Amino acid sequence: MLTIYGAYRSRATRTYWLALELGLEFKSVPVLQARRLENPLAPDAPLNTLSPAFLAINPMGLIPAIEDDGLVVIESMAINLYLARKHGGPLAPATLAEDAHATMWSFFAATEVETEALKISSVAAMGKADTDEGKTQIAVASRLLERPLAVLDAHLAATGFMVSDRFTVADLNVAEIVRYAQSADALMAKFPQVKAWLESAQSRPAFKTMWASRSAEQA
Ligand SMILES: N[C@@H](CCC(=O)N[C@@H](CS)C(=O)NCC(=O)O)C(=O)O
Repeated sequence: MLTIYGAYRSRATRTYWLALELGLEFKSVPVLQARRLENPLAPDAPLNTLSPAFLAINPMGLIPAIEDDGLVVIESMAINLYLARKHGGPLAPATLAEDAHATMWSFFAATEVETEALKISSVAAMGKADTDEGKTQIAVASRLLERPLAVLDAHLAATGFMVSDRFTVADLNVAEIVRYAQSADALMAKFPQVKAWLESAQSRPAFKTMWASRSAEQA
């Protein structure tokens, strides 16, 4: 049995979305980010990233984490690649070359895109996108994202997907990271392949189911 530790308003969306794509039966254990709580260590605090019970699962105190028939895996990209490989089907890499590229693009997104993309989403989440300070932060992050997004755009122009010619775990992993920059309209407009590919990924029923759960979760 698969247990996903996470919150929908977190990087755990990646794993919830994938579990839905794969049609997996899973148990979701809500773990809130400690920063969302006034006193995360209070005896009556809900399970959170600083709770000793969760630190026993992930000593880094970060979500998502999974336990799959006794196997604990942390790090969202590793979790998703593991689940896809385990369950196979069209979302999984079918060859060693596809596996290399699924891993490569997942690392690419996590290391070359995520930090700056998160800056854009947090400016938007704080309602500062229209302030001078927010606009400057978005402009700086957008400039730093231009090269990796140009690389993705050129890559997507060939087949419309990250690996081979079908939607795989690599598309899901990369899409969930690029989503953090999606509100930067001027940036996205420069990369039409990325924009269209992201919107297409987000039109998938499993994404919509995940997104409905995310929207229902308290901000
Ligand atoms: N590299 C990790 C990062 C995980 C991470 O930073 N998760 C955030 C939520 S999106 C977290 O748990 N933060 C803990 C906190 O804010 O207390 C991964 O991809 O799984």
